[in-house]
Amino acid sequence: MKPLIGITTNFMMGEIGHLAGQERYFLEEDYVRAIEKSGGTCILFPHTSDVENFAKYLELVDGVVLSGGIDINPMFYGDEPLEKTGYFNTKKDFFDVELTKKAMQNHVPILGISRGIQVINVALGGTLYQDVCYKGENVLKHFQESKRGDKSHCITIEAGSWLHSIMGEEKVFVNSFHHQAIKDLGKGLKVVAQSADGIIEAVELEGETFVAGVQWNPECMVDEHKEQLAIFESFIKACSE
Ligand SMILES: [Mn+2]
Repeated sequence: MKPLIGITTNFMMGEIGHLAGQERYFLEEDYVRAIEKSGGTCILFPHTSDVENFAKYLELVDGVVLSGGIDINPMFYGDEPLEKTGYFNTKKDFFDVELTKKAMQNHVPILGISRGIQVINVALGGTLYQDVCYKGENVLKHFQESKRGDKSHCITIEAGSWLHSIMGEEKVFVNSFHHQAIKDLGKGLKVVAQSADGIIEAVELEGETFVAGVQWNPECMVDEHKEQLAIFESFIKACSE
């Protein structure tokens, strides 16, 4: 039977006409396509404040994808908001972080993508750069203005890591659509890829079958780059076991 993957949804506020002020859940279709292409099937997780529902969600699925999206309220990692922090939604943050903690307790495989790698880090007590410019000078452009599937900056992958065995190379070009990044690493996490400016681009949680995160968006690259599809195939395989 195909593994069932629960994907967290993004949030938007309707801005015009009769939809103004209406809160909506949504997800880019690339996530669903990438999972289906890798042999899985999906359901979406709307965020909720009802903690009892988190356990119910997790009972249903074989794995969780934490999808990309808006910023995380810095209060979740014990920080005050700086000038360059963007739009956040505290209810969604609470849901994503608590769901992730619960999924880890239950040993459910987790793939964090973009915002998702940051959620994994925060759930494990780590912190974020509220904007990559706060890391200092000479930081690369991490929010590309080209199309979603385009390669942007290079990453160096740790030899012998899970990501290395999946992607097969130590130097890979990835897309980049983030302005925040991991600062202090959460408990048990190991850095498995970095860009040339030292920004953390991939992590794994030691001792777990599959709790990992990538800072780029592989779901947008699966049609043209098989090493990106391999990330999802490896995740789906872990969810099948
Ligand atoms: Mn990047």
